Amino acid sequence: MKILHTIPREDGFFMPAEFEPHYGCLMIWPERADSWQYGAVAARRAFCEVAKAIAESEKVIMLVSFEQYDTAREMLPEYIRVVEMSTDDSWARDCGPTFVKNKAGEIRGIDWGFNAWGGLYDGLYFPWDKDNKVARKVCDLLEKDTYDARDFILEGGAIHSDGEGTVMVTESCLLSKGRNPELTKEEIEQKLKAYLNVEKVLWLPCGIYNDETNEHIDNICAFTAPGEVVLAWTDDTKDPQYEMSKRCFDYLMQETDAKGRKILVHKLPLPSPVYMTEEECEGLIHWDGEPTRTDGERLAASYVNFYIANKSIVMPFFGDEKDEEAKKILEQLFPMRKVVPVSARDILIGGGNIHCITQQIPLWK
Ligand code: KQY
Repeated sequence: MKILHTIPREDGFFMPAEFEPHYGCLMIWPERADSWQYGAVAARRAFCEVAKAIAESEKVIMLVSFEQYDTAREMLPEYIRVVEMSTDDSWARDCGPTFVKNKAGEIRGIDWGFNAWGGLYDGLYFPWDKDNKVARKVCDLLEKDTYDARDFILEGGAIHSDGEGTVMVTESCLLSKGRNPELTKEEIEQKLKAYLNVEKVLWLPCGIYNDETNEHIDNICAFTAPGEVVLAWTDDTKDPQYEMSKRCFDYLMQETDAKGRKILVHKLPLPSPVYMTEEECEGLIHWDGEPTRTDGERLAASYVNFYIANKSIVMPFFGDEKDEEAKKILEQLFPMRKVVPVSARDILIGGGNIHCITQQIPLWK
């Protein structure tokens, strides 16, 4: 594997959309006792369900610590590859490589800087040095060259690409003080354009209420096709999420993408607000003397945090009355894929959902 100091745009590499063909998917086994309640037992079951659903149509590689290797190997079917790697937590979307592709079908990784969603400013754990090496190690494992972009802090959950020259991000995340405070919005946009090789960056103002990632795009809005998105939506005007979703909707309605298309926005309902229970809080160990969650805390539950596999959409269910309605909408938007729900409360407690724990690896020639 070569470490590249050039820029994808100069080399003819660009970020494909998630709905384009995959070789497979990267995941990381849950273990941290301040992220995953009661020794991560229930979280592991949920991760297994996600991995098995994805593995029906693409390869799944599960990274796991030395200590958890035997458990993971026993709980996962043999067709899922289990590979030992040191990590700090389980967010493959955010610490894994972002893959770019060229016209010949070759792929390369981008190794962004990772600082646990905000470093010493408002990061979610310390240290994060093991996670910061995951992207590079994965590229080594897959024998793919990797761009050194470690001077720029970015997580995979903070970007969505349509594969046709447009990416979406949120201002709340990309402009947060814990990411790249020395860069202006214009400089950040130039960086995204150069590394993802796109012509247009859509800056949604915000994401999901109380999303501790500074409101990643992948919880509020996702491309379902070029020129088409799903946006997390509530009609409850008393919910603080209403104003947030409305601002995003209004922004998208007056924007066009890189190809000059108006953006077709499909509203995807949100579940009723989901809150941490006292029992769940008691199952988490404290980090640095502080609880990571508090009783009654609202979690950033959203159906938009789904993963697009080759032949399926793996989506979170919350045991909510909106589960089936959201599933039907995704079935209509992805008629060639089977929509597979996974009960995701135990993933949500960790601070993200199915999209956050997965990272697609595009198919290469
Ligand atoms: O991408 C994500 N949603 C990850 C959140 C990390 C939370 C750490 N507890």
